[in-house]
Amino acid sequence: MNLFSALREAFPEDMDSTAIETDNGLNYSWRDLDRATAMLANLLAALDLPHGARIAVQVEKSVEAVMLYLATLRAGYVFLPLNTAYQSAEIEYFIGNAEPSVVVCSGKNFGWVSKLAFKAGTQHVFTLNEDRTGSLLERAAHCSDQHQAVAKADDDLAAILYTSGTTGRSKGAMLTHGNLLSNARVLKDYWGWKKGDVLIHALPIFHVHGLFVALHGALINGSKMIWLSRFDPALVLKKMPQATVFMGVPTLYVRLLAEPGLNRESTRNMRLFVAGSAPLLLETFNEWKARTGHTILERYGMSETVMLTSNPYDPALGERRGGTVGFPLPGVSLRVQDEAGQSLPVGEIGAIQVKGPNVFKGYWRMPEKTREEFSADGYFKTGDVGKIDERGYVSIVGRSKDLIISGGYNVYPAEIEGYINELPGVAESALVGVFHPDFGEVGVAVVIPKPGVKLDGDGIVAELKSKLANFKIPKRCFTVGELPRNTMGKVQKNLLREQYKDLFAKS
Ligand code: MCA
Ligand code: AMP
Repeated sequence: MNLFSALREAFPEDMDSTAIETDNGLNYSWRDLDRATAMLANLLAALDLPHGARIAVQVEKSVEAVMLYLATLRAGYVFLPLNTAYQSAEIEYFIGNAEPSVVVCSGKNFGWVSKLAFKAGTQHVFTLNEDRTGSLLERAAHCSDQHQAVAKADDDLAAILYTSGTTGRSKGAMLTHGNLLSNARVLKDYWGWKKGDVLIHALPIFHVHGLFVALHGALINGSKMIWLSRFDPALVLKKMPQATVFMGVPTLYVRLLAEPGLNRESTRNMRLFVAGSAPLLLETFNEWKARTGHTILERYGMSETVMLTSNPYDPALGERRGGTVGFPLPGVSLRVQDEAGQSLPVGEIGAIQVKGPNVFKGYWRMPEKTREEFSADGYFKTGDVGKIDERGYVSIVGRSKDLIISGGYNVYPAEIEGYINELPGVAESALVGVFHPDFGEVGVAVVIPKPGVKLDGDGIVAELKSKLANFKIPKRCFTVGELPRNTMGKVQKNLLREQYKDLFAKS
């Protein structure tokens, strides 16, 4: 079934009631969503795009951007969201790799984005700004507001989400209508979504958490959203009395805890707080409970799999245990294996592998890579390391993939080291993740200059800022004479992490 059709079926009877209320005082009804997505879908249909065409979108968060996503599903094309922080080298790679037929960007970026897009063979480049201006809406305004959703099978592609690779370039995870819809339905049930729920949507909409978990969650329950264009802790607190559900990465909870107004009274109307995308510190989990009386529900997922595990909402299934990511969701099989490929007994630490209707179809145009990441019996290798306790709760204790998760965004050291190594005077570099009280983890770069060259760490950081998305920039950069190595000559990143572990520690 087309995911859009399933979401559309869940729209409430009263189509004139509010579907989305924005932080700049606009109200969108369910009828507005239906009509605008029809107009945009008709615009896409009129472009006569090839079957399976990709629609790549790098725009600021807005309700119209959501409409474009829904319209892409409705018209049967494939949505490709791109983080607004990505710079030209990053965008050039994504566009070159995905070969989208349509690119939609902010008006301010039209010059450089359209140049890259046309070079890669894209036929149409539109603009969409956060204030509802741009060529996309101008063109759609002439289209009919009636549109019959294109029929889709469960296995048909709905979206491609790029996730950085541990080695080499980013991989496009191909998610199907069936992946996304099955996960949305499971979560609706598992998290007890009910009539009258209102979601505060404060996350970006170019990754799984904000685009799928939060957005689908509200839509498939016909629930209203309070739409914040960016996360602002004071505004979230102000809106809580009118809401029931909030979702965030751990950094959002840390920042909310810094608000003196966060207490039992301000959260009294809330039903559910969901956290994920990065490890939630037990300290944050406990402090939240003490301040608000609410127990955060932590869950675990990936771009390749959408949601995999969740702490229970229903107390009959068990309590929400801090430091764990809960149980495999209904329909998900999860196992922990040793290096020899044997499943491990309860409590033992190993590689987490998963299978289920939510697991993606493979990496875009990377059949080899796809094969490597699946076991012979069809389990996807997550690259996360964890264990399952005697009651079935899963805990993630580390990662076998060299990945830093900073404020909920992924940073792959190999990519950043590649950029640093290309800078003049650099012989070698290593990027490690260290504790940070706000972002959870941040990257610290350690660089060896070429013989006779004097390099300045701040200068290297400044150079990187002009090339890479801001969240990938190392928070500090040190120059050293040598890096610690093992007998094989491999850099011992664990020793670097140990050396810099207190760099940002709370005083
Ligand atoms: C901003 N900065 C960051 C980050 N964000 N540095 C490290 N990590 C970050 N995440 C830096 C900027 O470079 C800038 O540095 C300074 O912080 C202020 O930037 P600004 O844009 O004003 O920051 P902000 O608006 O305060 O953003 C912080 C944020 C944002 C709200 C925590 O990062 C965010 O929305 N994170 C959520 C990401 C998310 O949705 N992840 C879900 C992925 P300077 O001043 O030096 O220039 S989905 C997923 O992971 C899976 C599948 C799952 O399970 O959900
Ligand atoms: P992404 O590549 O953005 O899809 O990030 C997926 C990764 O985020 C997973 O493989 C985990 O390493 C991490 N992740 C997501 N949720 C959690 C969580 N609740 N606790 C720890 N790590 C998490």
